Parts: sequence; C-alpha cells; structure tokens
Amino acid sequence: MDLLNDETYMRLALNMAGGASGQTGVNPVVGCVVVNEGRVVGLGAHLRRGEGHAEVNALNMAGAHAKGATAYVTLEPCSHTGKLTPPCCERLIAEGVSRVVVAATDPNPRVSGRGIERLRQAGIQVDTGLLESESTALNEKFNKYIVHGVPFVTLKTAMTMDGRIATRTGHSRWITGEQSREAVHTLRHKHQGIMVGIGTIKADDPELTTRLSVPGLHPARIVVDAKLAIPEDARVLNGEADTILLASERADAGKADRLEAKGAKVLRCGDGDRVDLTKAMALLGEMGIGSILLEGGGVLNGAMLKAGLVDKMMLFYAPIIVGGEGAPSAFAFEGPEKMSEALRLNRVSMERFGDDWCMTGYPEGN
Ligand code: AOF
Ligand code: ZN
Repeated sequence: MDLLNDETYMRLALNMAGGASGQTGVNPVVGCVVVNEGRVVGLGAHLRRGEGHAEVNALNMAGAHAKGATAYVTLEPCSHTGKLTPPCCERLIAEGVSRVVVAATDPNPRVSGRGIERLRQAGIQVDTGLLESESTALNEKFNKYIVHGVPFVTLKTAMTMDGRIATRTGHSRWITGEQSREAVHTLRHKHQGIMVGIGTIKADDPELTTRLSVPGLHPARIVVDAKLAIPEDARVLNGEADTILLASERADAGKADRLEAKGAKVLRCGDGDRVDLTKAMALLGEMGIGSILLEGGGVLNGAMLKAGLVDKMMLFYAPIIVGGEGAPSAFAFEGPEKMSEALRLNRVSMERFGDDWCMTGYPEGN
C-alpha cells in the first residue's frame, strides 16, 4: 500500500510530467499537484512550449482552494517572464499557497535557484530535493540543452549478440523483435530529431517516422550527407516530417536547391570532405533542436562517439549470431590499443523486450 505523504503527491506530479515526455520541445516536462487540507484540489502539467506552465494549469484548476495549500512541483517554479506566462513563483505567491515542495532546481541560468529564493522571501515554506533524481532523469535532455545550447544525443542501435547490424550480405530486416521496435518508435516520439548517415539512406531507404499503435510525434529527420548524394526520390524526402540535410560547403548548389524545393533544409557544416559534426550540433541547437536520436550505421556512430557528441546509449541486443567476416558492426572506429582504454558506459541499466535486452548507459566523460 502506498503511504499518504509528500512522496505520494510528488510521484503523482512526476507521473503527469512523464506523460508529456516528448511533446514539450526544448522545454522541460513538469508536473504540479496542489493539495489543501488532505484533498487534491489542482493537477497540472506543462504540455507544450509556449503554453501554460504546470503550476499555472494546476492553480487554475484549484481556484480559491489554492489559498493555504501545498504545491508539489517537479521542477523549481520559474522566476523569469517566459514565452507566454509571467513567473510561476509570483503566481504561487499571489494565490496564497503556504508551502511548496520542489523535486529539482531549474538548471536554466535565468532561474537556477532564484525561484526558490523568491518564494522563501515571500514567507512561503519551501522544501527541496524530494525525488530529485527522478525529476532530473525525466529532464536529462532539457538539462543539457538549456546549459550548453546543443542537443542531447541518444545513440540507439539494434544488434546481434556478436555486435553486427547486418549480415555479411547487408541484410538487416529484422534484427530485434517487435517489442524492441515498438520501444524504438517510442524513443523517436521522445526526441526532436532522428539522425542517420547517407549510407543508411542508400542501403535501407528508411522513412524515419514514428509508427506506433497510437499516433506519435515525428522527429525532424536529419541526414549526414556531406556531398548531397541523397537520391531525390528517397523516402525521407516524402514530406511526412521535416528533413534536414547536413552537407559540406562543397556540395553541389544546384542539387541543394532542388532538395530545398522538395521541402528539405540544407545545413552547411564545414568545408571539408566530411560534415563537421560538432558544428552541426551547434547549428541544430540554434535551430531549436534539443534532442537527437542517433540511429546511424557503424561509421556515423563511431564518428559521433569519437567527437564526444554522444550523451546516452541504448543498445538493443537480439539473441542471434550472424558471424560473417565483414558483416557491418555497430561501431566502426579505429578503437584503442588496450582494453583499459575502451569506451566505458556508466550508470548502466537493463530492460527486457521479448527475447531482446536493451542495455542503457552513459559514455564516461560525458
Ligand atoms: C516552471 N514550470 O511548467 C515549466 C518551466 O518558454 P517558456 O515561457 O515556457 O519558459 C521556459 C522555461 O521555463 C524553461 O527553460 C524552464 O526554465 C522553465 N520551465 N518552469 O516553473 C513549468 N515548463
Ligand atoms: Zn513557470
């Protein structure tokens, strides 16, 4: 049985925040529960960038019952005037809330502690840190983007037990089972961009949309294609979702114009033979892309890892082995000489999907 205490209400707020995961763009997901004399009087979540913050939605529901109430918020109430709403802490003060329980402080440099300080100044009791790590984990993408201005990158790959992403002939459908593939489409919904290399476009001609048993949101499709070698009838150019092509300055201007006429956006990143991935991340960040699911082949995975641009890895292993000298591996990069220099994942966890296992971890140093 769940005991009735502060944690009960904060969990409810966290559940509401989690339900909005993937739909707030570069904004965090936030939940708020307002409780007065043993009764929940207001519930709210931040649902879309530019629309009401969680506290405002919950306080609107609570109405006059907010006076003397306790508000449970998963993220420190904001102290700045944002896109649409005046600061949430001023609203909490104006409604006469007497206690605010906060899970995590807001890493946004425009807030970071000022919201809590302002509430205390107004005589409100503020308790912080309840279920903080849960809230921080929910907003790992936002937490990076708001501080560094570059997208949070989740590398996802589906591979055989021997680390191959195709057989020696290049055949790759399917490696993992249906449940894993559903999880991947859910991951697409939760990221603003999905990134692959031109090799994957040429080999598989994927659509790169979100397909689930219920409608999901489509991330922008990002293709690393230095020379703009993409076939003009590739499925990613079908207009079902935004498409961004990362190209070198050297790529043909005429082809770029034709691709842009089809609705794609060409971003020039670097003037060499290859796309400057670090520059690409900065440009994508400026465009308001705060999270990317990297579904690259081995070469792009290797290049992104080498450039230190991967924040999180989700490795789906299917219980199959294909061997085959030359069968493409999930990570094609030179690699270290010694085992002790191997790239290590931290904070590792495992989840089972049918007969597949997904190992999630965070590359050391990131
Ligand atoms: C809160 N409650 O529900 C959210 C907060 O563009 P705006 O106006 O939506 O402001 C976005 C910033 O506000 C965002 O970067 C983060 O610091 C904070 N988000 N704060 O008190 C909320 N979504
Ligand atoms: Zn706010």
